[in-house]
Amino acid sequence: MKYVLIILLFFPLWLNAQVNLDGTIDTGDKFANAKLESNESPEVIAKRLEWWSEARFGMFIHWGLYAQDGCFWKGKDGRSEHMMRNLQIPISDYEKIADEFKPTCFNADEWVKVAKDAGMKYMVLTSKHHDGFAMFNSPSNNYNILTSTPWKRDPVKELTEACKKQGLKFGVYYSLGRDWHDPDCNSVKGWRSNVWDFPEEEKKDFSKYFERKVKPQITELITQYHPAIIWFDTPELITKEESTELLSLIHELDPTCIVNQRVGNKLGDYAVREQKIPAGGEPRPWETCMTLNGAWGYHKTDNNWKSADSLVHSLVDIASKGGNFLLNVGPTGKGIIPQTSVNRLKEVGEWLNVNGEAVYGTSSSPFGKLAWGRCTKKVGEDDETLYLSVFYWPKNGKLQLDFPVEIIRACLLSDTDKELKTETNQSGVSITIPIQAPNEIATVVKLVVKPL
Ligand code: FHN
Repeated sequence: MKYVLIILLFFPLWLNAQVNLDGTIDTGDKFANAKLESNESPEVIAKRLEWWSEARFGMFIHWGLYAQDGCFWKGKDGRSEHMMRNLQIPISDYEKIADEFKPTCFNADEWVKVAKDAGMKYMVLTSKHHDGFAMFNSPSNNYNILTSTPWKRDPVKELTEACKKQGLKFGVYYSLGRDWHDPDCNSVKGWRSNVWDFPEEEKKDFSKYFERKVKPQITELITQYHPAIIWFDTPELITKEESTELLSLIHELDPTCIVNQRVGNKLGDYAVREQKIPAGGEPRPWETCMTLNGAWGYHKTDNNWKSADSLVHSLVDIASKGGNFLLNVGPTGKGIIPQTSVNRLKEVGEWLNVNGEAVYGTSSSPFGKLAWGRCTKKVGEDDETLYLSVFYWPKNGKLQLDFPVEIIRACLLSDTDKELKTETNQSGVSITIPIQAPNEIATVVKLVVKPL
């Protein structure tokens, strides 16, 4: 066991990576996708991810038929966007939800403004979740919002246009290996399949579903909307050949389209972490996706909302490890983003209005674990800038940095005209700061320093 631990500890060094004290691994371009295998060069992937790496913060939207009654069906609690599976609702019954789906309050410009006011730079909408219902105009499959609802509008089209107007990038989520409307979409041990309408799991042929539904719909999504990201989910039983074929199809149609790791089989441009933040970041581009309460889709009884403090701390923690934060909202069946979601996002946006420079376009911390908060970094021509996001404000008016750094200038990001006094001591540097924290959630101290 001891030898295994030693190997694990030194494994990144074997990768010629720099392991920092806080566990972040500076792998540089060469190992950006250490665990992802791609037939494209790291430079091509880095170029495709350029705007995405600057953006750092996006809005995830889980919206579909399950939202009609807040993930309830005939008075029964379906608990989440998995309602159809949780309640084993037959397709013939579930389809009836579409007959009444008419989100009269939906306003794409308003949704995009909520994201923009939150400081989010991109948006990813569920174009087809596990229930198999397409939230876009899908000529290849009538089970879609334009053909099968009385609403007869296309939210993917409207959000694409609204994002373009307001300067956000727009992407689509697509459930790849789970589709409870298709008789051939099987899953690992059948545990996430529709075995109530299609009980003979062993007779299902994923490749038929792949040819019949996945490839035509991915082609429609790209040629009709030109999304900046295709965010695949749950690849389940897709083969390496199919994942590779899908990536080729996408990049033949649009070489700039970013594809996440859940295209399957270790392919994709970046890694996904769900509901958690890796302790030491990831040795490649990565993104944490997270709910604001307990469910991805609108669950009308779930009021377990995260605080604005925790959301800002998560955003900064993720940025300090070189990752992106994709934070989810679940709009109602009428097309309304729940007010508590809007309120929380507004508070995050207010913090970013003042301190966004410490997040957007930054790279991971060069230091070990910091008891008082997190650090993000930008590299300049002749100097570097460190953004110290202080979550726990020292009571003695001194911020002690226990690492060697040559400070050229120190200030609060919220008051850059006023220089802060610094003095070198035995264990590093002490910065004289106000007794009261200027921002209760997190105050950013900006340090311009000699190259580290
Ligand atoms: O089962 C889905 C779930 O509903 C949700 O879409 C999340 C978002 O990343 N993905 C799957 C669970 O891993």
